[in-house]
Amino acid sequence: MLRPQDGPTRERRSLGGLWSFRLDAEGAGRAEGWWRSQLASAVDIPVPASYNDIFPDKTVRDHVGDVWYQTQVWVPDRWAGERTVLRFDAATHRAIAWVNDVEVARHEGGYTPFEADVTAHLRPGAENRVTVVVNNELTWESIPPGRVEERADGRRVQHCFQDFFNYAGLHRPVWLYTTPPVHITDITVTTSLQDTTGLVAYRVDSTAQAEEHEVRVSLRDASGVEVHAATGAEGTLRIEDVHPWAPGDGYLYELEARLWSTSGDLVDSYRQSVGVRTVEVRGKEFLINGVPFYFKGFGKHEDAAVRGRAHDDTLMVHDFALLEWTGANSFRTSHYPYAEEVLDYADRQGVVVIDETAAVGLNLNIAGGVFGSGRKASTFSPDTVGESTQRTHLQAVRELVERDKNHPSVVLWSIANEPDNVQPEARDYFAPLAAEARRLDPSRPVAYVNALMGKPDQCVVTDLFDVVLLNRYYGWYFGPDDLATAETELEAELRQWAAHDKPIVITEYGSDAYPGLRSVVPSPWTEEYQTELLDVYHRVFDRVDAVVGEQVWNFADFATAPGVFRVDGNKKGVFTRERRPKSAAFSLRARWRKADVDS
Ligand code: BDP
Repeated sequence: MLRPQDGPTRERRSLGGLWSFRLDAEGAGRAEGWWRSQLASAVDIPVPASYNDIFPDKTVRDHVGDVWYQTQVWVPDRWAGERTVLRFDAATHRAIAWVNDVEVARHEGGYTPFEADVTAHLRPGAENRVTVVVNNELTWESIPPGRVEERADGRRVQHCFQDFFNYAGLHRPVWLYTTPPVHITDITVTTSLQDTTGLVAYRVDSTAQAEEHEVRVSLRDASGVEVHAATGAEGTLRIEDVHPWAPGDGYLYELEARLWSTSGDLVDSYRQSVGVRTVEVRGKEFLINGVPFYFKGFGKHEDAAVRGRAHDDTLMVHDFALLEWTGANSFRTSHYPYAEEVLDYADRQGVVVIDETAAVGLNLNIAGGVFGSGRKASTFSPDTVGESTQRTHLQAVRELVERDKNHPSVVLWSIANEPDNVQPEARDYFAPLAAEARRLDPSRPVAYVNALMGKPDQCVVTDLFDVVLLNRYYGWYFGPDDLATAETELEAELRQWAAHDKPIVITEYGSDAYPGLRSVVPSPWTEEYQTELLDVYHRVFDRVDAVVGEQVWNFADFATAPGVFRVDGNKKGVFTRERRPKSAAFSLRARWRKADVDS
């Protein structure tokens, strides 16, 4: 699905701003048809934003069920005759949209876009009503899964198996945009390198009839000079003396695809940026452009005070500046696909991304993503994670790959975070998911993120994946306050994993640190303990050559469900939620920037 774009044949309009908003815990709106008229008893809400923290009201924060959004949009007369599309960059976790009285779109999954051709339902030269019902319930059929409890007093309470707040709403931009009736529907590029020549294989999909239209493509370098042009919906473009995309060097070409009618009229045009690079897993190495790559960085969250999970350019640019300041070269989109603006920016900044689906919490033996529940629960069963979860998960994998396939920054698909990988059924659950990711994109490796519960000899899915991604909490959840044991146990375990002859990236390690809590004798929750724990892990990583990356958990403190194990959220950030550095930020900077000097 191509993103909305302004150009010679297309125009877009953001529907951002204040919308009317109303909670609907009883689900009355669907029965009463609230989309048919102006939303009654509504308040103003900003879009994009999570709705949870906007009002000082626990009912809004902890709401479970439907919420309604509505806005009016003037459609210009000049749009008559164009194809008009309504697009949501995300609605968390599912939505139905209406234009005036007509349902136009339904979508499951909170972090990928959906759209509908609304040409037939819009009145050009008039105001049009756009209404959306967004539902935030997590169940065994959703990704991520969850469970809604009906309390005796009639309240419905959401239980999540994830360690981050269940923010919901219209988190990302909403667009109305036009395309010509005959138009380009998709572009796919894959790149390779032969010495100093870059090869860009492209495919342009469109609704055009081959006899009546012709596709022409032009590839330009960053200064706008054309380096190759071709005719045809598919082909390979050559770039002599290519400037590859590389970590730290986000060099981008631009591919313009044009659709011409046989009578010589420009029908449609779309511009796609292209970074020429290769990704390969060879033995225990992870290679970008044939060169061994070492991941330095963080697991992140889309999380901020007040606006919750909403995309925000200001915070994004600041976060990338802090990544550079620490010497990080990569991050993981834990635990869901991030806004496309973030991936565009990673492309341009040369920052490497591990791109993750929203499949977090598929493990009944980790309660809330944090502690072992003590019982041996069956994660995979007809009543828990079963066929319908897998169907939704498969769709989540497809939508992620289809959305992000052209980003050079994305080098690895992570199809789940910390699932149960020990129960024998895990194999049947994950094999089709890994296969689908590979079928859709043979050019990138596929992985899942392993939790400490599944040690090397117990894991039943390792061979389905290309890279071993490990989240480890020795010295924190396991053996807190004993970093000597942490060092020994971590090393012993990593050596076992190394025997699989696959590269290992540590995608989570760290400890909570309450900012400002200091001690000359480091103990859990102090900034010194966080720093010391990271140092211990780094010593081990440096001794095990299969380790090709370290991503600290987390870049910044973030909101979680309130509870006694979390002090105003998860405090494993190296930066606070306001992006102030803790002591560990300086020691990471020393390590990661020194590595730049040495290499
Ligand atoms: C891991 C989860 C992550 C949590 C982290 C923690 O992947 O989402 O936030 O633990 O407990 O299990 O801090």
